[in-house]
Amino acid sequence: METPAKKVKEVVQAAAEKVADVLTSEVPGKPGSAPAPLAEPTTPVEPLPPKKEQGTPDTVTPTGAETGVPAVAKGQQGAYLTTAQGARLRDTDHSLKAGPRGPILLQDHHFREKITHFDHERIPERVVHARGAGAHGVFTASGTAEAVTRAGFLKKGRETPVFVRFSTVLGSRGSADTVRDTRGFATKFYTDEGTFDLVGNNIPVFFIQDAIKFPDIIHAGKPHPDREIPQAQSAHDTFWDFVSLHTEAQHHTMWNMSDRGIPRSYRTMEGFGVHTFRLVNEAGETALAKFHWKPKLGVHSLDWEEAQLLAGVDPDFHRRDLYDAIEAGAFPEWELGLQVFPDTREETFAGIDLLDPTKIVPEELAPVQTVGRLVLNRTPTNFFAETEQVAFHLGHLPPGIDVTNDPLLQGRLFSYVDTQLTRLGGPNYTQIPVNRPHAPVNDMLRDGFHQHAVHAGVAPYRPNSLDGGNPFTAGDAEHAFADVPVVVAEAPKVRANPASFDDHYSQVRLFWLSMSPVEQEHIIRAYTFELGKCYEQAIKERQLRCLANIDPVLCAQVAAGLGLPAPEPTVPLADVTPSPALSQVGAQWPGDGRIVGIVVDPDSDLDDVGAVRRAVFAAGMVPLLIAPHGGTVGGMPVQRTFATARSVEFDAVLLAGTPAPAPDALPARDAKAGAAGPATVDPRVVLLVEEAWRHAKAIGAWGAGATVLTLTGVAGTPGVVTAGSGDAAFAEVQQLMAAHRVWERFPAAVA
Ligand code: HDE
Repeated sequence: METPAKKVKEVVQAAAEKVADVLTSEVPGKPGSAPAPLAEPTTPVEPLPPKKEQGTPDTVTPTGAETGVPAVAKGQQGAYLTTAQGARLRDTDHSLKAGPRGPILLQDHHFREKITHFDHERIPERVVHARGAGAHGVFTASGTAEAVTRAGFLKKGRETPVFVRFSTVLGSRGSADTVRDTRGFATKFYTDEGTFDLVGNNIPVFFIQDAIKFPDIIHAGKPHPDREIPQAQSAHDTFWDFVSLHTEAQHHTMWNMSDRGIPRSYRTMEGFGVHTFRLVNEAGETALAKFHWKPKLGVHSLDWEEAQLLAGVDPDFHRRDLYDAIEAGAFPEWELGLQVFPDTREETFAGIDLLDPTKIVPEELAPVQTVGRLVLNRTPTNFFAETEQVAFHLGHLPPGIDVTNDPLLQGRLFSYVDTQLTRLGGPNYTQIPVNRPHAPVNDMLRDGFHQHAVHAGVAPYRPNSLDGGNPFTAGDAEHAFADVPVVVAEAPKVRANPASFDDHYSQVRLFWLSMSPVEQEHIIRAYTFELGKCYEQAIKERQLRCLANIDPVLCAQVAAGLGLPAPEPTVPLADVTPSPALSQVGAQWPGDGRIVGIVVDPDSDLDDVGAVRRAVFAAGMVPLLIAPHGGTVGGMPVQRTFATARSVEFDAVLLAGTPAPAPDALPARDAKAGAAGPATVDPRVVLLVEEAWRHAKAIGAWGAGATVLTLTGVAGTPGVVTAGSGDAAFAEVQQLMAAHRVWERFPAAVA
């Protein structure tokens, strides 16, 4: 029998074979699976297949049995439009009226079906993490976790299908991707011992230590309830009011103010399970552990100005990046890692309370050990069916992984099922295709709204004799889930935290001191910006008091920006050892799926441009040609014109010419054409180069392109190269891109 994992493997192999093809020929982003003809098609055809990079949830029944139906979307069948009941229709453009000018007749069942369904197309968005993007993939275990957990999907070589949903936290479904915020990183492993959901974030700590505070932090971060502004951001009074009073939030807040708050891509984010989990191995021995996702491409962020521009130029930047990368064959990849700690009665490690979700364990103290690899290789076929309806829950645990008493985790165990009842309209959301387990399901849950399973038998209760006693409970031999019989200390029933939860500053200082000078500059800039957007001076002053307890330099710099005095610390500054693993700067990474803009003009050597384009594809990146007008140049498609291009879409810019102002270089036609610069160069190209330079991106030129560099004054500065040919220029630029940005361009005042 073909197992789901085998199917996934086949998809991966087939996709891998196509990669070479795709990379040399196509720029990702085409909307349909076939090109659109100019004339409206009139010959009936069957529904077109999904695009080649698209996948669907595996075709299993509501109880997890394989159906054998091909894994392509079968949402529609046949060439003809039908009602929801399958009756073919003659007309869907006119309602049934009493004469051409008459009122609509109540008997128009097609009109009513169409409009009624439309009226109910929306479901409530998630109260948090409303905006997200998902992808299918496969997880392959390396076997290194076998010593600590008996979870079958972590056994050597085991392949498990997964669905991952990335998200922002604060914004509504239609908000911009690039806002400063925490990102969700939720993974559904369809294991054959039951589904495992690892519902994590890209930040390893959380704002609060107890789940009962979740409504408070979210109400504070969401738009103000009276005016419903600002959307999807923390730069406002209610957020800073709360975090400056509720100081356990300071650690998470610092991460948000760092570059981690504005990721370059979902593909360049780390992921963290945040809480400590309890693992159980075959021998019944337990260990405590934290989950980490490590991206193959490294951890990279946007520049703040870039993030802001992108929110307008391409609010879908992160989702587009995810889908385009998969379409181009640059499959996003992460290693799953574990930090493992002895399961002691104190539940601490190196003096750090493992139940406190505002604390990390630095990797230098407990290395992250790789236990498997995640590859995302298929985009969803339908956003609503898959990404919107996917329902994660921390209680979806396979045998071998159990929870701890982290009070945040405990509260989440309640919340995730509860929230789906409203969002997905009832208790049977686990039967929606993307939520269906791949393990056989034999529960005694029955009936309810949207029941898709046709349960047989008469005895959904235990014990029974009428259904032969089925279902039976399982033991160790049958790999039953076992709750670890942890001893609960004898203690009074209280609403209180352990005293170890009271340290709110030492790890914030540790994070700050672990940053490189350029990263510290960004943090200062972020705090200054966010507090600068607050209205109330008292809130700014109160947050400055918190910063004083973290670091005097940070506090003084932000205070100066706000025009306020820097207060003295109220607690002794912690003596901490920095953790270099927290910094994002200083290594070299692969450039899969990154975007290279190539500026051409009518005089460019198009053979050379063609060669560069091929070299960019061959490097696993995506070349976009930027020309004075749309259409083609030298037979190559133009993806951006000077009017539609903006620097923030590109990771690097190559110049194959010095274009004179195009006919539409008029501020009245294109606001960007108002950019100041030499009169001989199209002002949009000047702006492109200036912005790319300001955002520390590599810039390369050859031939006449070098003139732009001189005229814009960037020639000879770090990360700006000129070469004799396009290939040579790209080779240098590619090397620069490996460091992510040309960091030397950012002057660091606090160094
Ligand atoms: Fe969530 N969280 N959360 N959260 N969370 C939800 O569940 C909640 C927390 C996270 O892509 C909701 O299905 C409480 C930490 C992600 O569908 C809701 C608390 C972490 C996602 C909920 C937390 C997360 C959610 C909203 C405090 C990182 C998106 C919709 C104890 C480890 C999942 C839903 C997706 C979503 C509750 C804190 C991650 C309301 C009560 C800590 C990635 O149930």
